[in-house]
This record gives sequence, C-alpha cells and structure tokens, in this order.
Amino acid sequence: MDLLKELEWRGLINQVTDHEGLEELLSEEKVSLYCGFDPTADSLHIGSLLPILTLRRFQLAGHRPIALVGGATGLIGDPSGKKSERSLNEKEVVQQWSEKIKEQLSRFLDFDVADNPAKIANNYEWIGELDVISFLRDVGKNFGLNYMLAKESVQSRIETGISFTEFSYMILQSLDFLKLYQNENCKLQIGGSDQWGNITAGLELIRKTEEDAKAFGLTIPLVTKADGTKFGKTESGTIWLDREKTSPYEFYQFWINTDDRDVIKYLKYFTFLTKEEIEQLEKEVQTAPEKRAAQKALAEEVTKLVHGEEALQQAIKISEALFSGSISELTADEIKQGFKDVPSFEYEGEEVSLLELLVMSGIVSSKRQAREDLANGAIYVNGERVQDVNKILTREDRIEGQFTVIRRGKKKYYLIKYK
Ligand code: 485
Repeated sequence: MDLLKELEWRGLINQVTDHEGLEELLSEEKVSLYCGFDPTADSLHIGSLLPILTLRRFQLAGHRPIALVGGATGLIGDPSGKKSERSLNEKEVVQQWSEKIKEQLSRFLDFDVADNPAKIANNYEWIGELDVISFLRDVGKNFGLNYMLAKESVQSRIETGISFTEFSYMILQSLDFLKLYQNENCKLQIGGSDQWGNITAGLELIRKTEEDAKAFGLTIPLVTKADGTKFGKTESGTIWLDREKTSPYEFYQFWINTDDRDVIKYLKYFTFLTKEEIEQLEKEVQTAPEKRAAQKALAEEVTKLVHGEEALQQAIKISEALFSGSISELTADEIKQGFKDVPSFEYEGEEVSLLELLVMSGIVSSKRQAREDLANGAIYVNGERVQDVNKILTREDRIEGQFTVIRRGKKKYYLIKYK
C-alpha cells in the first residue's frame, strides 16, 4: 500500500488541499514535511500523539519529518479551536517548556537514518529576531483583512472577542511554512483539523511569495469517542506523555479501558500493527469481546511506543497484581504508580495496632466496625487476609519501608504512607 492509501485506510486523513497533486508528489520524490507544536504546558499529551505518529509514518515511508517547536508562537497563543482568549505565559516558562517538548518529540523520530533524518526546528529562531517594521512591511502586506476575518478561528470569536495578538497568530504560522519551504524545501504541513485555516494561510503566503510554488496541507481528524465524551481525559485529568505526570501504569490503563466501539479505530490510529493484524483483532472483538484482545494489543503497543518495553512490562505486572490481589510482589515504585488515585493516610510513628489504624485513617467508621470487618475476613494487608483483631503492624508490614496497602472488601484499596 502506498503511504496516502495507508493513511486513508487508517482514517488519518481529514482534509488535503490537493489530494491528487500530493499523491503524485509523494510518488515522485522524498518530501520534507512539518508539524508544529506550541509549548503551552510542560509536556505533550496524547492529543498530540496522532500528529507525531503520522510524522513517523511519513519517515518510515522514506520522507523527512520536521517537528517544529513553537518557541515564538507559544508566546502568542493560537485562537484555533479556542473559545476564549488565552492568558500569556512568561518567556522563561515557555523557554523551559520548549526544551521539554523538544525532548519528547525527539523520542518518536529517527535522527540517525542516512537518507531522511528527522529535524527539530524552533520558530523562535526566525520570529524572535523579526522587527515590527519588517513584519508589517514584508509579511503583513500579503494578508488581506477580509481573508483573515473569514477564517473560522476568527469568525468563531467575533462575538466573544479576540485580541490583535491572537488575530495575528495565523501570519506567524504562515511565515514558518514559508521559511521551511525556502530553507528546508518543506512542501507539506500537517496538523489536526483545527489547523486547516492556519495551514491554508501558509500556502497562500507561499503562493504569493514563491514562483511556481508547489506546497500542500493535510489535516488529521479529531479523535472522537463513541460515548461522546472527550478523548484523552479521565476522571483524574489529562493523559500526558511525561511519565512523571501520567505514570506508564495509568497510561496503560487508559488504553486498556477503550470501548469496543472505538478500539479498532484506535489500533489504526495509534499503532504500527499491519492491516492483517488489525483485521484479525477486529474479528476477535466480534467473536470474543470478553477477552479484550484488541484492547490489550492497543495498550501494549502504545505504552511500548511512548514509555518503552520495560515500563510496559511493569505496567502489566502492576495491573495483574491489582487484579489478583497479590500486592506483595510489587516494589514501592510500582505501588506508587498503581495506587496513585486511592485514598491515602500518612502515619508517623513505629508499631501500630491494625484496628486503631483502620479507624484513625477513616477506612472504617468505628472500632466496632473494624472488629466486625476483621472477623468477617474483609480486611487484607498487602494482599494477605488478616482476621486477628490484635494484629500489630510493624516495619515488616511496610513495603520498602514506605507503604502498607490495605484492602477492604473486594476491591476498595487504601494506602498507608509512612513519614
Ligand atoms: O508553524 C507552526 C507553529 C505553531 C504550530 C503549528 C505550526 C502550532 C499550532 N498552531 C497549534 O496550536 N497546535 C496545537 C498545539 O500545539 O497544541 C495542536 C493542534 C492539533 C495538532 C497538534 O497541535 O491543536 O490539531 O495539530 C500537533
């Protein structure tokens, strides 16, 4: 399958400026293409994963991907898809975030292949030194006010308001495309569907500036969920690519919990499994949905891609231990990942009676309740049932001196942390 056909099969194409023209170009030459990422946080989240992996698909097909960090545009704020004006972040902060995002992007691309090594660019390099007179004379002259006003990103904000700052954003992104076209022979910009307006504005600028310009834009669809809720969020918040913000275990769990109605679509989007492998999994969703083979494959592939094999194995180990209740096999680090969202209680001191700790930590409402639960066999310490009402918790019951995991009933977990 050629690349565009494959992207189509995977459902990765939302709009293309000139489908036939792009198909021809890609079959004739190895193309440089880019996608931009603004540093609006200290990490990328899974919303950016689809464009990143699409860059990678282009690279695997022999083309040259450029990941652009918006060191300058991140200081301005893209109004596309945003209902209200953004608040500005400090320059030093955006600078720090740019570094982190650059590092994250680098993990997904290959910089060492001889023919088509990836490149990281930062638009602060050319926008940072642009003076206001050059900006208005050389760049601004190419943008008619009516053209700019007609853009969806502006139209949708006419009522609620948009500053000149955000209004001008499309000019900066257009200038990036022009610079990369001129300096890197970059002929294609990709992005999410909200980027269509900015990408086509860039093509306009290239067309007006360069003779016989040949450049293209391609957008990727917004990831949707069958239940109508927003993709990439859980009750505990955004799913980040940074393991300090979303642990590999949480990341793995996010994918494992994919709805049957979405899982095949996500396998096509987010994994490099082949058409045959995905079609096989599709059959399994139909014939044996309870085995969740497709969800397991999805979670394994994406966790491995983002966090590596070792973190994946750890995520699987934690998931299995939580499922079977065999907590004692886990290390303190694994406990930390697996029990991030369970209620916890900090205890300072040496030995303590389990009964008292149960009450003190709020796991049970009274000593009477604690006795009853213990007698009924409803209390587990680090995975082992404890029925002795006189049980004293000692250092022996602390995992690496840091935690004791208490379970009440079938699956209510609590974490005791020691100061
Ligand atoms: O030359 C460019 C400079 C900046 C950008 C693109 C080209 C960033 C772009 N304006 C933007 O805001 N992108 C979003 C971001 O950075 O968070 C998201 C898009 C999403 C997808 C993703 O970036 O909302 O659709 O393109 C990569």
